[in-house]
Amino acid sequence: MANSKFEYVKHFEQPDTLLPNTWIVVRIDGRGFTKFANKYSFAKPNDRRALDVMNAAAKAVVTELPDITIAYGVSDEYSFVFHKSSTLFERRASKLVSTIVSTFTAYYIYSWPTYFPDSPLAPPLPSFDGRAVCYPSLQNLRDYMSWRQVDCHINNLYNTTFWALIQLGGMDGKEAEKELAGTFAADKNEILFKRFNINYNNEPEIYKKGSVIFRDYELVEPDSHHVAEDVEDLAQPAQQSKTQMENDKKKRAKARITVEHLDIIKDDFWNRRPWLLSGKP
Ligand code: DGT
Ligand code: MG
Ligand code: MG
Ligand code: MG
Ligand code: MG
Repeated sequence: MANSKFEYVKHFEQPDTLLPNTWIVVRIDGRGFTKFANKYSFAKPNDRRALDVMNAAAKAVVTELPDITIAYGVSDEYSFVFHKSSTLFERRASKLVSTIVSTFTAYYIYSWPTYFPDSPLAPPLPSFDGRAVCYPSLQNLRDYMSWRQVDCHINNLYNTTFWALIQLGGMDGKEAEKELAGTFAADKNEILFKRFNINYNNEPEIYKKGSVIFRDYELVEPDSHHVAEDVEDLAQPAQQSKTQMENDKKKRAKARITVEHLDIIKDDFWNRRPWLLSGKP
């Protein structure tokens, strides 16, 4: 086909390729979910059904994109990690982010009636924003994941105590806020236990730890040591043949995908699942 005189406009498109050999994290977050949660009367501080919808949507995203190594979700957000060797969509940021955001949103809306059978969605419908960030080292990636899980813990301990003071202690929002100003984690644990006989440790893991989604293979014994640096060395994309990469991709596509509520800050989780960081398979 001949070039038209209009075709020059193509050159206005800017490249947005993400730095090679870095871990790509795409984080999505619900738009205006404070309002959305009120509209559908989400239980406070945690609504199990709402988290189930998020997890169903995220699991679908991980299933459709085998280049995603692991995903972590809390509240109205989810982080999707692409292995540093991934070349999906030539690592174009806008293509990666927009695909994840739209796939996630589509499945969020598709999954909604399963968990909220009596509350059909009505406009304004839920939507999500997204961003991509590159982390150059494994330590940076682990620290990113730890940051999100620590955030989950801090917010959940605060929210659990805040809502206990209101729902069980008869306070209003202002009084509860004042009560918690300047308190440390130990103080909140004590308020929960002494005043409301709630042992925070016994709260559901999904609320305390958030949700981790990954492909499941056989666990590695905790004492067989996989040092982070070794794993990183193994993961050089240049060492893999094309057929090997195709085979690995097929294995990933067939693997069971699991949603769990585990500690991802300590080494143990990663040591027992070396495939998450090695990208093999
Ligand atoms: P944004 O992200 O700037 O558009 O604004 P929001 O309103 O989405 O704020 P964000 O993302 O910082 O905080 C998430 C909100 O979602 C927060 O107000 C609490 C609400 N939310 C998330 N999960 C639950 C839940 O299980 N129960 C209740 N009651 N609220 C929830
Ligand atoms: Mg936000
Ligand atoms: Mg939000
Ligand atoms: Mg949020
Ligand atoms: Mg097209």
